[in-house]
Amino acid sequence: MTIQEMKEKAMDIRMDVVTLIHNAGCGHIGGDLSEADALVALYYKHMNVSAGQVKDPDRDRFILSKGHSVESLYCILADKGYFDKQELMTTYSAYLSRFIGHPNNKIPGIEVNSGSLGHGLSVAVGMAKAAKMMGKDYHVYTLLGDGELAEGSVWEGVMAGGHFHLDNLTALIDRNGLQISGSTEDVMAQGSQESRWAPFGWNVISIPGNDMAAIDAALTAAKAVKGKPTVIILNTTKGLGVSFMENNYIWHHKPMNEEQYQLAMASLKERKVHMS
Ligand SMILES: Cc1ncc(C[n+]2csc(CCOP(=O)(O)OP(=O)(O)O)c2C)c(N)n1
Ligand SMILES: [Mg+2]
Repeated sequence: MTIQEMKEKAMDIRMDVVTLIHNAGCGHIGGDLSEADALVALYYKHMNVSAGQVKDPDRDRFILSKGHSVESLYCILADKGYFDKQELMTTYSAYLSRFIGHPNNKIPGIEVNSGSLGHGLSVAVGMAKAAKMMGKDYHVYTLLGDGELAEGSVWEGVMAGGHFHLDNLTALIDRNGLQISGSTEDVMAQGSQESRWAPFGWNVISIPGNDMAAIDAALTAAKAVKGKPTVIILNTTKGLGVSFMENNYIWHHKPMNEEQYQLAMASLKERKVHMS
């Protein structure tokens, strides 16, 4: 896919996400909208994965450590044919639906159960270490939230990734500056994530995280680095694409009324038109 096609795809995925969440009446919409570009770059270009190879030992792995933002991942997997899109759109979060509000590995394409923040990176470290031990050359990716970085367990994974020189591991951080109840700097100040990972032995890349060309270049660069894992800090906007949700923590998890839904769709359509 070209950069332009991936940009447009990310807007289409955002429209699916908004509709999915409106149908269900619940969902972590803000973080879905900030992460969509990175997930599109991974699933439509950079990762060696497909619906036909979910058990292939050589497939790349992706772990959504910020598991609450599962709706973007579901919409991408549906678009890529892992399961029926209609079933997802009509049953998400309903009683007895298999599509629950956080990732679970009974769904084709989902590697690891997540949602309790702070665990995905350590699981990714284990998978990357296993690849090294088995002589396999798959790559492991994980996406963390910036609020999630307040979990102490994340830093055990950071330490281990550097210690084992896991150059087959790329962590991405959705650095949208907000978490559930306000700004990350008010809840648990982080300062510069850019200066925190290198002392643990990581290669650090920091980019505008909703810029598809920058994401594409960063993922290519990360894979080329030898002897250490890479972290890509995606400086994103929470709620991106829906004007009244952007940079507003209130939209971390919140249903839309009918009027807000129509406004959200109109906002995304307008953004998509102005992209080409
Ligand atoms: C261990 C744990 N504590 C608390 C929560 C509740 N929780 C869900 S999302 C969230 C905020 C996460 O913020 P961030 O990681 O910045 O995600 P994003 O802004 O990308 O949505 C919290 C505290 C959780 N899921 N897991
Ligand atoms: Mg955040």
